[in-house]
Amino acid sequence: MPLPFSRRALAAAALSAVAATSLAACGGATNAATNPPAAQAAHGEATGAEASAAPVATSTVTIDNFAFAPAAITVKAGTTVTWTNKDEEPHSVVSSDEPMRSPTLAGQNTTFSHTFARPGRYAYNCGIHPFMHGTVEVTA
Ligand SMILES: [Cu+2]
Repeated sequence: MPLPFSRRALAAAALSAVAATSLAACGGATNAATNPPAAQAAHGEATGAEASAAPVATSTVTIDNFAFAPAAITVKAGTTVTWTNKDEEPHSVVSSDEPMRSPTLAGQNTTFSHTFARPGRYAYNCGIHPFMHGTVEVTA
């Protein structure tokens, strides 16, 4: 007599050789173990200024797969930072901390450069995809 192939049916079948129906309730316990609560912690939204990784000392940022890489960089004052779009999608680089607004970087290998004259920490994002964040930390 064919039954639907549910997880409980499999567990019951495995146990049935030893003991019959009294152990079928064990199937519920194994399901709970496959759902770790840690998965929820990664869901929190980052708060712009609080970049998680240490900034990388570089003046070149790539835009790839809808993300700035590295997302956090550090440069000395007076450095020109260049962003290069590696996506086929258009992106841009805009900041309210620094008067910086790129044109739309449409097409692969389109670049945008900006010189950071003053020390500080500048958060920026993609004007088209506001979930794309980055920071430039400018040291004296
Ligand atoms: Cu974008």
